[in-house]
Amino acid sequence: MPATGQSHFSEIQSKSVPNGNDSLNEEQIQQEGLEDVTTSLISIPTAGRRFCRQFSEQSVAESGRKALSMAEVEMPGVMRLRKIYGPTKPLKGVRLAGCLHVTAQTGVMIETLRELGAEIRWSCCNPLSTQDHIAAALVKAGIAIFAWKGETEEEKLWCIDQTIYFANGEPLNAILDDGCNLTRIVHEKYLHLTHAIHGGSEETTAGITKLRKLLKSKKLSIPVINVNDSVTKSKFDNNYGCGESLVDGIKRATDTMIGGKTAVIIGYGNVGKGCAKTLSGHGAKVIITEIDPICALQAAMDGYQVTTIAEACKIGHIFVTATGSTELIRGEHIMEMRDMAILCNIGSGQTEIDVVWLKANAIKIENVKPQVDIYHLPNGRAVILPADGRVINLSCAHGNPSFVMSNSFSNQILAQIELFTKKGQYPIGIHILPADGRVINLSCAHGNPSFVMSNSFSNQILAQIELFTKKGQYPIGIHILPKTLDEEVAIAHLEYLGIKLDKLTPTQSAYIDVHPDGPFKPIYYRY
Ligand code: RBV
Repeated sequence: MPATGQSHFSEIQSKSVPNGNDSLNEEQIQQEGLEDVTTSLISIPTAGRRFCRQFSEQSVAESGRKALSMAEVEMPGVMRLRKIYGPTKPLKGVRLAGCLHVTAQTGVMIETLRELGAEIRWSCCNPLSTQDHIAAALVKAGIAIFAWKGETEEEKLWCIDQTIYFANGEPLNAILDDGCNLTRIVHEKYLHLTHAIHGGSEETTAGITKLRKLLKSKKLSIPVINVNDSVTKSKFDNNYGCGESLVDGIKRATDTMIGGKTAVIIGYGNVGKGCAKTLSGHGAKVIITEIDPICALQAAMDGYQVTTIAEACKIGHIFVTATGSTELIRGEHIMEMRDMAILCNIGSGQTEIDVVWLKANAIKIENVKPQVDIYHLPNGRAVILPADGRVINLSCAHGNPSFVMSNSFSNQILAQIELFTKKGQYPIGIHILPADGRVINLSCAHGNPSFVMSNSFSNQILAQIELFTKKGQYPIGIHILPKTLDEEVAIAHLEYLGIKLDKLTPTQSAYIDVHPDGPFKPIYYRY
């Protein structure tokens, strides 16, 4: 059996909801005298939209509360915001619907947002990432959480749906999202509510890609703050956080030895960089595949072999997709892999590894334990697939550690304060938090080797050509070369280092909305 399915809680009692509304809120919990019972809200989306509720042992919520207390200590940024803004309640009046992994770290953020005055309803952006003991502890604290580990896709959507209307019947007026899951549903199903939504904040790279597509097609109806691209988010959580939690996920899923293995990382963005560093720190030989010449060159300069997936698939023991794109590891690659290769995805979608192909082509699927399956292939070999191809660090382990998430979630909280207190000042679009750290490029003068200076001076030459051939088009001011030229410089240096670049397929190009010839990253991207 593939690793999806039931919550670990035992079977439950079905119960119709008194007011016919199929969501359960804090008021109902209190009315029904259940506030002191450890609960997790569980639904059966079919069966006449009846609500089911599970009562687990008191100890589950208690262990969740202990984990939350431990996380608080490791989240000084979020706790500081709780202390500073708790007394003035700047989020009073906010009905915040959130959709983000229900982990201990998210729990600390949720309780902080509540302390700042927001009313909250929450679902999980991934069917496998909810930590049930955290959900139970938050529910016990009176927070409306609609999430459990092992949701089906249908249940996940149902859970998100429960966060649209609040206890008093009023709809959400703010969104906190991860992967654009909730924002998409609001735009598709509740577009009439968007006029009263003062804004949303988005956590992750893949969500920003989806938002940019919405914006491009003129369908985005609310202002969104791009939390992912705050320096203190993408340069920390994505990099250091994923580096640590990837290894945690691989270990918990497979117990495999990393030292001595060949690890192939598909994508050398912030996440790929962190993954490469920790895997290599564990003694793995790391190979990178890339479609972006700048990231490819960075990987080579960091000491990694860079080649195509078509070549790397024959060599690797462990594969990690880290792109936010789609269909990176496909059937043709899987059939070339060594026996018992481990296929991990740390992107937030489920299509980076072609799981559909695996399911259709495996001659046998062997479940090893929850979230770990072995797919036996027609060629006599097999591959190990943790987390059904979903995000491994949050599905097989507990996600990024608290300390790094304190950075990300401080940005989330500040984004929510910014959007609410400056209501109307952010136009519809995708914004970056103001006053985030600026990347300062300290250039070096003497002594740099020719190869690296070849990059710099290629840029100088291109700059001179640009200024002269477009005379008058550059106003007085300081300009940056167009990204395409920057990429050209990188391309000019690849062959010398024997770097082979992958090419975006038409599907991938459409999926991430990037032309196969670049530019590959938005202008604000900081490599
Ligand atoms: N992420 N959250 C956790 N422990 O709560 N770990 C990772 C956690 C977030 C991270 O910010 C990333 O951008 C997102 O999950 C992908 O869904």
